[in-house]
Amino acid sequence: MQLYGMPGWGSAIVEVMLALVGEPYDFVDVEGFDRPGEAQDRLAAVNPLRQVPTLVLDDGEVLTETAAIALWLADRHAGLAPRPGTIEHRRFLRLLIWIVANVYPSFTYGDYPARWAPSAPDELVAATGAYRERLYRWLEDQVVGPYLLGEQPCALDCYMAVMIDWRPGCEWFARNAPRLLVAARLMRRDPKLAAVMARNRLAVD
Ligand SMILES: N[C@@H](CCC(=O)N[C@@H](CS)C(=O)NCC(=O)O)C(=O)O
Repeated sequence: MQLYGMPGWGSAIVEVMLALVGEPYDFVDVEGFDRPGEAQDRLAAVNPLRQVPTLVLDDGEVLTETAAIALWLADRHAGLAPRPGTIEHRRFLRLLIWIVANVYPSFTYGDYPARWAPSAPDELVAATGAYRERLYRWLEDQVVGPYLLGEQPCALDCYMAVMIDWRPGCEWFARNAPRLLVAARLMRRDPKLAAVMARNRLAVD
């Protein structure tokens, strides 16, 4: 399969998932896809929504949405989700959908404020930033430890392994959501992820 993405961006979340379960893939770097140009055209040719991650499967089908990709991979491999029927699996589903329905959109709007609020971009950045911090504070309370859902990592940890570098950033997590930071750093240290961490310039400490 081919993964269209950009180092350190949402495609890195899917790279972490793929590496964790050992699915081979080719990475198509579309750096600069969020402005008009060759990279954007290349991405739009397979995904008119022009977002990463975009996965083109071996049968030519296009799969987008990190949560859909996580669930699809979890159907094929152990290690990305708790066993169906368990309380942990229910919590997993809740938090997976919660992240993409709440945290991720705060970037969709906050990263491109002029697109959504051309007359008040700074206010939109401030509002989405404050909302995101509130969301992460809530998520911090859900962490079982050492990983998000307990002793085993799951796809939720793949998100946080990448997202701790996004706003509000590691220092904020250290002060306000330390258990999330610990879980994310633990995930980053998984030897199966070494190459993905390096290529996405995600520090392992
Ligand atoms: N709901 C999507 C969100 C993907 C997303 O927003 N990706 C960002 C990069 S991290 C993007 O492509 N932004 C460009 C844009 O929205 O125009 C998912 O979960 O995969």
